[in-house]
Amino acid sequence: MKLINLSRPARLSSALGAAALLLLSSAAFAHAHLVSSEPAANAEVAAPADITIHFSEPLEPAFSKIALTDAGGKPAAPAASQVDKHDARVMHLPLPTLRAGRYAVHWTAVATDGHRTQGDFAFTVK
Ligand SMILES: [Cu+2]
Repeated sequence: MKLINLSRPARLSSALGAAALLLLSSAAFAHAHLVSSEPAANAEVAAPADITIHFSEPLEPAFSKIALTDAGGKPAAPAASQVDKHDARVMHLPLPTLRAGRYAVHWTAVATDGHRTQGDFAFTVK
């Protein structure tokens, strides 16, 4: 009878072990995903001084970038984006004074494992 009682914790711990393995392997192959941004996607804001994007993993500065285009698809920020010196999971794009309108943010993030992710989101300047 005690053997039967023992089988449940054993099964539970092997399930936990499998979950831990999954966590480990996903960390080993972690891609940098967007966690949050300022301005946030689809936000309507006063002209921001810069765009800041927080990622789930540290970025390779040489290959990661943010670009901004206006409603006509033209580049709207001449400065280069930069990975934050104090937190490699954060990237900034300094902005000129933006006129009212809708803008599209295009980001490319290369994680330290070399994997590349990219995405777009829009925001509106009031
Ligand atoms: Cu990866």
